[in-house]
Amino acid sequence: MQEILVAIQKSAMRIKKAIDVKDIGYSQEQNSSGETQLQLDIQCDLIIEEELSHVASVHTLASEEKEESMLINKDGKYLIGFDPLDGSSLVDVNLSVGSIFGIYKNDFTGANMIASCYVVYGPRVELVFAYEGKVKLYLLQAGDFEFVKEIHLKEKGNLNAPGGTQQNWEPYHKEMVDSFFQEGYRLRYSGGMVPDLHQILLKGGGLFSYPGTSDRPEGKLRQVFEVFPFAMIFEFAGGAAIDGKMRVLDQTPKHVHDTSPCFFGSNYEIERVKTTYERV
Ligand code: FDP
Repeated sequence: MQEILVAIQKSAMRIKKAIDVKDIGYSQEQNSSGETQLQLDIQCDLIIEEELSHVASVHTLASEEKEESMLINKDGKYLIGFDPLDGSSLVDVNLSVGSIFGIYKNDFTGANMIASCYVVYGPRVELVFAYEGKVKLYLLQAGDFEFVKEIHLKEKGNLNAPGGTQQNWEPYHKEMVDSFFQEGYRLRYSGGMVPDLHQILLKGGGLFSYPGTSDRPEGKLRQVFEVFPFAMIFEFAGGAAIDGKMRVLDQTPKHVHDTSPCFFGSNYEIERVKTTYERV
């Protein structure tokens, strides 16, 4: 596991450089599908693939950027699902983005995830690693990831990060989101899953939701690359992650790119989500 963490750290340093030097977002010539960003996504994908494929214990890699997973070493014991540059549409406006990793054994199911990790590329580069029941925060300082502290959520927070197109929210979902605001919760939503969840984790709690909507009944966020890794982090930090009714880590995706509605938070907020969604 240590060698996987080291490979992720090396990738993170290379991705940080790629983000910093790439000429993005300022040119009017960029096409409407964001061609330049796509190139950066692919560059980050290649960096991670290169670093992780050198690790002997890696069996399979599955990237958010690729349709199918890739066998690396048939004698390896870990499967890694990763999103190389999550929130990449935010790079051109200079908001924080991230990389997410889920480390699995045997298959890409929530039950078989044994560690997870994400990196935030913001004003500083931070890395969060969840393993053996602990969630540890590291800060990149002069080429090294220094351990900062363990992350623990409070029972109740005060931040509300509601994702999805509001127009397509179910009425009961809107009511629930509003109920938190009425209780004094503050809106914190940048549109990048990594920094939005990082903020909730480091400020002690709150709720991040990406529900099923009328246009996307299964939500937007991908189980293997996004939802499961953060679910483990929230659970180990003392919070919870559900799809409305059940633990997301009890889910079994049919395909590596499957999505799921998801709610991450401290216990108080997740209880409210359950009560709301139980009635549906
Ligand atoms: P993006 O499409 O920019 O990569 O993973 C997808 C994601 O970003 C998450 O990082 C983010 O939380 C979510 O989409 C934002 O979606 P909405 O714009 O629908 O809120």
